[in-house]
Amino acid sequence: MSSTWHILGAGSLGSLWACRLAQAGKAVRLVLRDPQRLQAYQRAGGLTLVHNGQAQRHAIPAETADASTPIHRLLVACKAYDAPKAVARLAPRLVHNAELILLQNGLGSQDDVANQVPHARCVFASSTEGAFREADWQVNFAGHGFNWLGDPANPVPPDWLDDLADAAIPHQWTPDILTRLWRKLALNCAINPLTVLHDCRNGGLAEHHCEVATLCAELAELLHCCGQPQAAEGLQQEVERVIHATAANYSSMYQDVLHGRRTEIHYLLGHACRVASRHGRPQAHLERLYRRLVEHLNARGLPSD
Ligand code: NAD
Ligand code: KPL
Repeated sequence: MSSTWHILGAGSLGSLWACRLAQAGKAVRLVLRDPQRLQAYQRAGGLTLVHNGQAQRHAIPAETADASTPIHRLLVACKAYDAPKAVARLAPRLVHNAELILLQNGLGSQDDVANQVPHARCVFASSTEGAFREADWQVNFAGHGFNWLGDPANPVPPDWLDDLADAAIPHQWTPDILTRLWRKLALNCAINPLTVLHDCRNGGLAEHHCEVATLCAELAELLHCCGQPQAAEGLQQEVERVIHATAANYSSMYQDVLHGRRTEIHYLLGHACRVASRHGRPQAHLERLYRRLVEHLNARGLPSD
């Protein structure tokens, strides 16, 4: 019998996964932050998924972390800076060998989460799906993107991948999930901070070709240093391709700063700089970019951790 999908964090990506799994007839329960959020959710009567202009409401059951039922499978869909604490609160409810799926972008939070739950299996995900919230309990989905899943400690695929297939969640199991996560981190480090500092769309970076190229060279060196040479292959070409292909878009970090939301900088550029220093190879331009971004965020009253 398939276990219930407990979903921690009913934000954009958590709601998207919850609605698709529920639509496919899977057992899903949302774990909400506190009784006030639970009441607000119950008043709304469920989560609404908007896709291709069609809105569909799903009355998915919800609870707070204080509920007592055991958890076998947990999709962690909080931001990277919230995930370890949120999981720690649920740790007493996780059965031995529970499985966690970690949807966080960047790197660093996955290990922090795994340290909270040493008896659970942590599957890492790297998602290129795009979802955003227009209102509370309502998520809009563009309908494209992909999810790579893998467990750096155990290459055996879990049996719940069938649930994802049934729910039409595009995915593939990979033994190289860390390579995928590092590659995305490098792309995000080369593009997102510069869009914030130059106050431009992704396409605006075409005018900062040399700066982008210098960062890509340092990121490639870092990837080689930390045993991820594959993630370094053709990095600059891909960064330029993404800049061109998403020229009209504002990066996710740009949008976070614009709306006064905390960014995940600590798990992106911050992680890259920490790992480079740990290897005794600090990268001057990445360090400088990090300092400029931290100053920029602090000047706007936004945290940089
Ligand atoms: P989000 O801010 O929309 O959702 C996070 C949710 O977690 C919020 O509803 C928040 O209230 C909830 N939360 C935080 N702490 C909690 C707690 N203790 N208990 C219960 N709920 C708690 O974030 P998102 O955009 O869905 O992103 C989640 C992760 O997925 C991020 O790391 C992000 O980078 C990554 N990601 C997002 C997208 C996307 O399109 N949104 C795409 C790829 C990757
Ligand atoms: O993932 C992105 C983001 O905005 O976070 C892209 C489009 C690749 C830019 O880094």
